[in-house]
Amino acid sequence: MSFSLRVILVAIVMVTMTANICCATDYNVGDSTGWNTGVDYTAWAKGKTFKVGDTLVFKCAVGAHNVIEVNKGEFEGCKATQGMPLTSGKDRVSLRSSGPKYFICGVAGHCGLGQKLTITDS
Ligand SMILES: [Cu+2]
Repeated sequence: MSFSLRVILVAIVMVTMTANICCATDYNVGDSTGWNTGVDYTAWAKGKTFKVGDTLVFKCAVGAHNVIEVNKGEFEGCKATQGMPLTSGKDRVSLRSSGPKYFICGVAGHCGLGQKLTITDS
C-alpha cells in the first residue's frame, strides 16, 4: 500500500471518529415538561433516533420523582425489582449499548400513570 493511500485511509478514519463524537445528542426527556406524570413519553420518543453515546436527561423536582432503568418485564408490569433509583432531579443516563432501554419512575403509582419511557435505537 502506498504512503499516500495510507494517509488517505487514516484521514477517513479520523473524520469518521470525529463525526461520531460530534453528533452525540443530549435529549431532555419530555422536553419542557420534563420527567413527570401526565406526559405521553411514547409520543415524545416517537420519531427520535437514539444512538450509542447519546444521553437522556431526566429533569424533575427533587424528591417528586426518580428514574430507574428496568427490563422489559418490569417496564410492562411497572415494578422495578433490582435497579437503583436516580434521585438528583437532573439525572443523565448515557446510552452505552444498542438495543431497547426501559425506564420508569419508582414512586408508587407514577409508572401506572404513564411515567415510563422506552426507547429503541437506530
Ligand atoms: Cu414519578
